[in-house]
Amino acid sequence: MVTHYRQNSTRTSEATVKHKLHKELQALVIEYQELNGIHIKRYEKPPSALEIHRDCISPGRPAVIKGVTDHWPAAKGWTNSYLRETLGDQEITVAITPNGLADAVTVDPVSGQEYFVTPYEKKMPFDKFLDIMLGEKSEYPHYASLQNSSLTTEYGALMKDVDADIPWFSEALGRKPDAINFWFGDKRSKTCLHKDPYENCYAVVRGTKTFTILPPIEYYCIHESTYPCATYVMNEGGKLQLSPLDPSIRTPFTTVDPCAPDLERHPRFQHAKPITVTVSEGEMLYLPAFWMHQVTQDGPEGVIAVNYWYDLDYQSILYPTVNHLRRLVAGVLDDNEDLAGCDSSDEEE
Ligand SMILES: O=C(O)CCC(=O)C(=O)O
Repeated sequence: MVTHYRQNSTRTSEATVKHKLHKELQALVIEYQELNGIHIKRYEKPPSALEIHRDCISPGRPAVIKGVTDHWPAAKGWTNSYLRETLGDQEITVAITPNGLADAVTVDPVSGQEYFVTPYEKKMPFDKFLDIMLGEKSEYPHYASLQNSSLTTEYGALMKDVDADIPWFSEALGRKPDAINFWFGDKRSKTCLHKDPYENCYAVVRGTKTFTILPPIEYYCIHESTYPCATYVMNEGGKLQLSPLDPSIRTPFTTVDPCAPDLERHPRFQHAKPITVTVSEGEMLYLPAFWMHQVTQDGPEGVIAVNYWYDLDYQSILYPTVNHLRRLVAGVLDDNEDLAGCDSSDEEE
């Protein structure tokens, strides 16, 4: 009888603590939103190192900046014929998926189980890929979205057409980018909500990219969890199928779509204030480290972008705060020790 009473009262006090924690995390989100709104700074020309540091890097706020890439040979020069001449039969890595979602949580139609699924990666000559971007029929969406500094490796022949860094941004941070990536896709491909441990300078060269973004403080709202992993493979009949990987490895991810949230599945998302920003040809988005982002794209001849990833400042309060929030939300609120133990510097990109 006494034991029973103790168990009940422990459960009651645990529920009270969780309730208080929910309220505190909601208050944190609201206070941040009240102080910052959903405003995005816009610069008509590139700022100085001091301006970008003061206005955006230090407070961790995004910005859209015009005029950063006007002087790049790429700005006018990356025509289809130039790209075909310069890259020609260079082998590139292309992400292929049935639904246009590379790196996303997907239900396996066979088992009904949810997996974090990575794309089928196919090597193909650039000119074959370009034909697909220009409208050649392909059953599956194709996206040239290899990261790991793809512009300096597979697309090295194009490096001469862009700057090796964003000079005023490098000056503001006191370091050069860790990676420069080349992205080429079409509206069939979308990048699901995720975050990266990088300061991101994302320049659109062709078409438009629409980012739906959330500040790191809104982590509470996204219902992150961990999922077993799988990858797409091409079967003998030329069809993509899902192939589960080592079940002991799980990846942290969220299934929330910030543009069409399912509030029954993700009730905490009601507290989020997603910001949608379209970045057009010739503009650059500065997306601070750990901002969550979902990305769609549109353009009649595909969408091309170049981004510079700068390592974040690990001495600032941001990195331990992001880890702390995850431990609090996943470990204490959701009893998900597996997720609470993950390190935020080791995210899926
Ligand atoms: O352009 C995209 O599809 C995704 C970009 C992205 O996730 C990033 O730059 O971190």
